[in-house]
Amino acid sequence: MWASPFALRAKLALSFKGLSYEYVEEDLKNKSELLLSSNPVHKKVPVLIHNGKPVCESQVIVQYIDEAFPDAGASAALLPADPYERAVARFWQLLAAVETLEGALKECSKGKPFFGGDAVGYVDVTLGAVIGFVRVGEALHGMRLFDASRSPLLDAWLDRFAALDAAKAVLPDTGRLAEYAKMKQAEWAAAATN
Ligand SMILES: N[C@@H](CCC(=O)N[C@@H](CS)C(=O)NCC(=O)O)C(=O)O
Repeated sequence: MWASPFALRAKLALSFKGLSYEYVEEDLKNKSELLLSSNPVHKKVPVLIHNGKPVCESQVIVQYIDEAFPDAGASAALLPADPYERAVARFWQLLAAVETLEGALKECSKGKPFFGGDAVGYVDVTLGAVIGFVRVGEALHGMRLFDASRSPLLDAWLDRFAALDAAKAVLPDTGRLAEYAKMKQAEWAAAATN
């Protein structure tokens, strides 16, 4: 679908990698058997078919291309080699997921406080793990990933989750994490000028 920003992600990744590919356009009002059988869960574009096997979800596709073709293209890898830097890059992808997560919270919680309903569940735990960095982003850059206007449910969820004893017991101290992030940034800056 030429106008799809999601499809564009896949095309951009292929393009930056200098890879040739067959581009098959979909009529989303009349989806092809190929699309339905390749992405039976979401029935959405883009789908990358490589060696006869489908890869779905634009961000998954971009990462797949990066990993499957590590040496392709003039530009460097899309994700950095260093695990910490990779984690940071993936963290920023979260921004794009906020809207989806807001919808998921509405759907999963059915009006209850957590993704898991009355109690914390799998998604709460998975997402709860990024709260530290969300707070660091706010402390250092004044950037609140979940804000009241863009994602009011998530915004309230974050404070609710972080206030739980079991969360408080293990969530890192924001000040300490912020110091760590600043130190890492300084290290990268120094490495870049060497
Ligand atoms: N989360 C998906 C979103 C893809 C998506 O929403 N694709 C739209 C086109 S922009 C689509 O295929 N819609 C068809 C439908 O919803 O039936 C991704 O990142 O790949």
